[in-house]
Amino acid sequence: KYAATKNLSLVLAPFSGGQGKGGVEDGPEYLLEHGIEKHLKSLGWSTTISDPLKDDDLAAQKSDLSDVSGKCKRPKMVGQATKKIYAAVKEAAHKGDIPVTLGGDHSIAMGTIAGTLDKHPDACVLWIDAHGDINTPSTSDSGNIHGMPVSFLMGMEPEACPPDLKWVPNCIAANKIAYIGLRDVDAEEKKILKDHNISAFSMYHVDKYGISKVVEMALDKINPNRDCPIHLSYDVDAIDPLYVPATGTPVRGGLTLREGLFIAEEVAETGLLCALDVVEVNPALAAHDVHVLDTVSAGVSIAKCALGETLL
Ligand code: NNH
Ligand code: MN
Ligand code: MN
Ligand code: MN
Repeated sequence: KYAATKNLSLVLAPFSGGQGKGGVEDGPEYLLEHGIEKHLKSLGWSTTISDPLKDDDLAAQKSDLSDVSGKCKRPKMVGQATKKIYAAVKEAAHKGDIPVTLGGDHSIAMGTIAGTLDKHPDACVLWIDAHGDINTPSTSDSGNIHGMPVSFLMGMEPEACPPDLKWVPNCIAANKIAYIGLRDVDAEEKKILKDHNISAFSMYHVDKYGISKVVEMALDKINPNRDCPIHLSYDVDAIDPLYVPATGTPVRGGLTLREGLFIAEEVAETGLLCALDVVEVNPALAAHDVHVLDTVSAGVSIAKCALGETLL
């Protein structure tokens, strides 16, 4: 499906400013230590690593309590980091690479998706998550920006946009994004999804139709002719905490590990993957080492499946 010579740009995004918990900034390191690069190389890809946040003192920025705008927590920190991630993903995409961004919390998707859309204006987004991540600054209860990236990428509430996030382009149209895995969507988010007629498949739909049909229905909505590039933004909390316990906001009743990997396999099968995010791996939130290993290896497996690994 993919040209054998194609390069993956592994973009490291050790970022936790989009939410309050510590540890998610260690996600990239753990994924690398678990051999993600070697595994992807063994599928025939060449790889380069880009580390756009390497010069930033993220710990100092996170402790700056004055970084608040309305309800949004750490908008300056998030705005600056996501802008650097944007530049790295954009550069990789324009070189013809497939950017694979390792998070970090899901706020980084403002950078990755904006970078993808700069190169591929016709791309669609498949957002795999237990959560909607489409709160606006006014609907958010938590003030955590990792619960808002989609609303910024859709240009909702421009008047409430913190100055440091003004760079985020209004680049996702409502008919170009679909969700799978939802089961913890805030009341105001449900209204936003309805009002904008956004394709959203919850765990109810997965149970009712089966994961295969759900992936097909999601792609039929956002990519009916299967001719647009696909940006897969994968929050590991979509998968049930039985399999992926080490994440910031676990919600029971999620995808089985196989259902979660099947989504990635089906995207690979289209040959249309243009970018991948693997986010919200938080090794610090594991009760013991087995939880770390389960979670990190699920993250690695998502990447392998999305990039062409098959069982036979
Ligand atoms: N909806 C909640 C919020 O806006 C939770 C978001 N948490 C996530 N999203 N992990 O994927 O804060
Ligand atoms: Mn998310
Ligand atoms: Mn989530
Ligand atoms: Mn609310």
